[in-house]
Amino acid sequence: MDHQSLLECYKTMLKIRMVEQRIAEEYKYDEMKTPIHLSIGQEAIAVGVCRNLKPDDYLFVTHRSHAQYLAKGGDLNKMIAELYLRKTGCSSGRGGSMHLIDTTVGMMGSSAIVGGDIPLGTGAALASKLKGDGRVTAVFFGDGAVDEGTFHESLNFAALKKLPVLYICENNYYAINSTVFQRHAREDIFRWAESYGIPSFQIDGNDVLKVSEAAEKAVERCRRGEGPVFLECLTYRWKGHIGTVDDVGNGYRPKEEYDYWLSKCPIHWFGEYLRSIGVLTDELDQGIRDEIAKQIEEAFAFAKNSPKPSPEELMDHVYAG
Ligand SMILES: Cc1ncc(C[n+]2csc(CCOP(=O)(O)OP(=O)(O)O)c2C)c(N)n1
Ligand SMILES: [Mg+2]
Repeated sequence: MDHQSLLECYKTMLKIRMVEQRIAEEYKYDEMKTPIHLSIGQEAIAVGVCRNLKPDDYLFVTHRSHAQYLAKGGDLNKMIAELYLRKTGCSSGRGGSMHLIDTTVGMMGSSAIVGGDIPLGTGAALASKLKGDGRVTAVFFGDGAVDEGTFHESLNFAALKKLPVLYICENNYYAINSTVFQRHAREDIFRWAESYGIPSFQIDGNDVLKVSEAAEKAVERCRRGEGPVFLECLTYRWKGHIGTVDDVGNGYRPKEEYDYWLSKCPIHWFGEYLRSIGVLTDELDQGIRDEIAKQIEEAFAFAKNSPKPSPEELMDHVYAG
């Protein structure tokens, strides 16, 4: 990867982190009338995958999808406006955090139904194959989604029809408060996908370069028409499952486990690496942070100053015209 691309990865991960930290700060004022799920700690997966997608490639995501939207080139103003349920939001203020839609960047929608986006993305990939439009579909989901029947039905179908779909399982070890170890008889989720005849890999989801390398090969394979690929990306969420709560050390998550994963911060280590090869300096880092902070300031001002949908518009968009 050239220096410019390395810096782009760093900037995008940092932007996602800083945006979500700001969302967490603002959330307490109760002006964002939407449940939120933060990806702090998991930024490398969205960035490593989405940098290999074209703008018109399709993206299907879950309840935890701010990172993917921004990594796919989504508009920060429109995302924050959506969290404030404003008309200028990417889903016209009708979706909130868990239902981000922006077809201008291939973001076809996020589903709060665990496992719900897997058949939707598989269907989009089938449409691409039938139309021959050359698009690849990326479907993100958590380790909790592999417990759903939709996961198994979709993967079998995609393998059978050789669909151009990349499945990305963000294994953060938890579905709300249950660990994968409490839910699964075996620990290697990628082997489940392999059993359907899909090339499947388990990678360090906190290493943006490893994720990008795996995603690049996977997307190439999809584009060659050779069928789906499955990536299990190991990672960890820093915040509690929902909202801005911390659930560490109160019986839900062990402090030692949390500390271990904090020491594997995907942004810190990537920044250290970039410094060691002379791509990042303290001055450049500060400049990047200042620029992102400015964008965040603008986005929150844009959102808060945007109009809310009026009651008269309630039935708009309910049925196709
Ligand atoms: C079909 C369904 N069952 C249960 C829920 C409640 N629920 C919301 S998120 C979640 C856990 C999801 O865990 P995972 O897929 O690992 O994603 P993560 O939150 O870790 O990113 C559950 C059980 C739901 N939304 N949909
Ligand atoms: Mg999970």
